[in-house]
Amino acid sequence: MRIDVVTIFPGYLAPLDEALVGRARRAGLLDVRVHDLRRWASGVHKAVDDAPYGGGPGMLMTAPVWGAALDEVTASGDDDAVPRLLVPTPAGAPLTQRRAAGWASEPWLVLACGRYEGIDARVLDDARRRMPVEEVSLGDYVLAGGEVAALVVVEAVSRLVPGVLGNPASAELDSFAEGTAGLLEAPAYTRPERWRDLDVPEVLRGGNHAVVDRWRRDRSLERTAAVRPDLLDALVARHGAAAFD
Ligand code: 6GU
Repeated sequence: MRIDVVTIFPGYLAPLDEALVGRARRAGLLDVRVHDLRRWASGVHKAVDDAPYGGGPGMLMTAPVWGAALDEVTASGDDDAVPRLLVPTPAGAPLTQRRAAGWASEPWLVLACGRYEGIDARVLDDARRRMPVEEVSLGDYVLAGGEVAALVVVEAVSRLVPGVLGNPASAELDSFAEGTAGLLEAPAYTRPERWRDLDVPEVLRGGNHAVVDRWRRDRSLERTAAVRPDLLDALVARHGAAAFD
């Protein structure tokens, strides 16, 4: 899978050399390319922003700069390959495991990171004439730019690309994946058995898998009810009381 990230802060994407994603890149499973948007800016100042029409605070990133960048990056694939363009913005649709899984089966993603108050709206209107475009948000709070969100998207997607995770079962058991049916994961323990007077729960040390499964399910329900009651509501809406069988 190929992923291009366009940003005015390429250094912000340095973590993509590390850990799971870094290893997947070196193994040839992911082709991640980070581009400095200023390459497509002109003039002595290489400006990428200007004041918004209609007034208001802050600056917007300009259409000519983003247009030139996206034209070149999206034309750099094989033959007539067309990428899916993802644009991190707090005005986007919420990132979900389902969306990440959908993107993980795409051959090519391009992430356009905005800064300041965002990107001239015509950039996406124009891009939509040639490729699928999605605006995506991490949640209901405001970051200073799209770079951290791009890191999140790349990591969430990459670990679902076949071969990237050593053990594919770890993805299936995650909270929000199909396996645990929309509940948060139970707490987990490893050796030592006793640490600072705290013991690993007895049931996990016995070998009874049915009892372990039941215990984990109860802890999942408890934790979900405490911190994400909305997930329990969604589960009941989908499956009714049978969700708790
Ligand atoms: Cl994707 N971008 C920015 N700038 N802020 C955010 C966000 C994205 N998601 C939540 N807040």
